[in-house]
Amino acid sequence: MTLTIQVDGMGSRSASSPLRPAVEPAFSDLVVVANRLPVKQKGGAERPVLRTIGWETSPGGLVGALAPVLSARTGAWVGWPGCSGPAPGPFDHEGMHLHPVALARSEYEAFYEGFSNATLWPLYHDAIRAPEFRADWWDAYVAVNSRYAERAAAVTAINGSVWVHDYQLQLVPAMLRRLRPDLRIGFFLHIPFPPPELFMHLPWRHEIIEGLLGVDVVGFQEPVAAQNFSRLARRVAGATGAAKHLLHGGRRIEVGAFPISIDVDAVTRIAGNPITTVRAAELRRNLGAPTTLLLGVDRLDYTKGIELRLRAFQELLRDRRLKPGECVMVQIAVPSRGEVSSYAEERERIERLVGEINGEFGQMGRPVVHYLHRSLPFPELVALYRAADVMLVTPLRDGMNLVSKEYVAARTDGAGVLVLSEFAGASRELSSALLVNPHDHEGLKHTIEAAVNLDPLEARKRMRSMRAAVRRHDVHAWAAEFLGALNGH
Ligand code: ADQ
Repeated sequence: MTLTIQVDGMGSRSASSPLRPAVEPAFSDLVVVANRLPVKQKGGAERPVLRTIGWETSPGGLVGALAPVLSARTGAWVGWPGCSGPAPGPFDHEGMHLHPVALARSEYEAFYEGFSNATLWPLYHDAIRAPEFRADWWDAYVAVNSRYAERAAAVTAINGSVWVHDYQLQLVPAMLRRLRPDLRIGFFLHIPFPPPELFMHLPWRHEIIEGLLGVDVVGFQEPVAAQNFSRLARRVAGATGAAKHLLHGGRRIEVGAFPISIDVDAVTRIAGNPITTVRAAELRRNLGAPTTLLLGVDRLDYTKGIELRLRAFQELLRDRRLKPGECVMVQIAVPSRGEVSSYAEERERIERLVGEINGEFGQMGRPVVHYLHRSLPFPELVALYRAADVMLVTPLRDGMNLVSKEYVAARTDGAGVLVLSEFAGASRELSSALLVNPHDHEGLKHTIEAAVNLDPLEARKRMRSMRAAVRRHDVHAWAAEFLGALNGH
């Protein structure tokens, strides 16, 4: 078989390269395609990407789970290197072939900030903010998706497998199938997939569904998301067959739930390190040795419910149901998508509220809410998990939420109370958490208060059951299940 494909850089670099049937060393039999490469530049993101002094592996469970699988199989990863402008050529990193995709600044704005994060993100999260529909953003989404598809087509071995990730790349499966009908193609969506009533608002609903139907296997975080997709595939694209085995274009498409998880062993190791115990005790002292330490850790995103959580804490202090000084809250907000206006507004609202609460209830040198707008090294995060009596995970909508699972995995001491939103995918597995509807303001206040006062024996019982759930199914099991489904297709 001889295939001719276009390898397209940023529009300016365009070349035609014939794919030969023989598997060349540069061809990989398993290729991951994701918005970002699994590495970041050493020495700060501001450096122009071509002058980087080196790359380091990005933190996170996804990379941790996929890197060993890829390096065992001469695997490759196609993604954006994290800096707009020309991209470096392919390079190897920790046993993986990395293939950078270049994005011009204007493409980054229209494809990433625009269509991905101001259209799809809010639409897929229950339209908590109004999605913006703009044809120029859509055009950029199509152009960038086709660049990722072309790159994947160029580097995958004959009959190889490609695993595409997330909402930024939903057109890649069908584009890739057109270029390389010999491949097995899987897609996993990390965020929720909306009910048809909402999805139907999208002017490009047909194209997105057809894009996803290019797969052999499509995976979602929750069964309800898989059902939403199957219903839409029938309605929008005329797919037939069973919900879990759709038929479309003469092919069978497997649709399923593959809930993602964390690297439990890695978290357990850090949590069990005596340095972590010492640091956790030090953190509590530095925070004024409160009776109860409440913690929130989120990307600064309006879906995470940070404002409602702070508001509930404020009112509990006002109602004297919690005592300032006895109860102290730490909120870590990781900087995220600051160029998108709804994110900048969310940040302003949160920071104003933190100021308001401390103005009302803080003492000199003793705030009641400690707020950090930055990323922390993972061991420091684990020390905070160990220091916190009550973990508040209250998103309005979340595909899974890994913070809740990390908190549970970190509590090797069996203590700690998790307050968890019913609208986080994690609530299915962590059903022994104190579950809450964050839209129900009084209910949220009541649940936070109940968490602070929970009987320690009851708390331990709940934590034991949640720890068993997290241990049963870690990120390695998740990757193995998805790839098993793809290989078995
Ligand atoms: P996110 O929305 O980013 O992920 P989440 O699942 O909670 O949300 O993952 C955040 C990750 O960032 C966690 O692993 C956490 O340790 C890390 N992190 C958080 N705060 C940090 C800090 N201050 N410093 C350093 N690291 C920090 C999307 C979806 C989720 C889905 C994941 C994975 O929105 O629903 O669970 O993908 O599929």
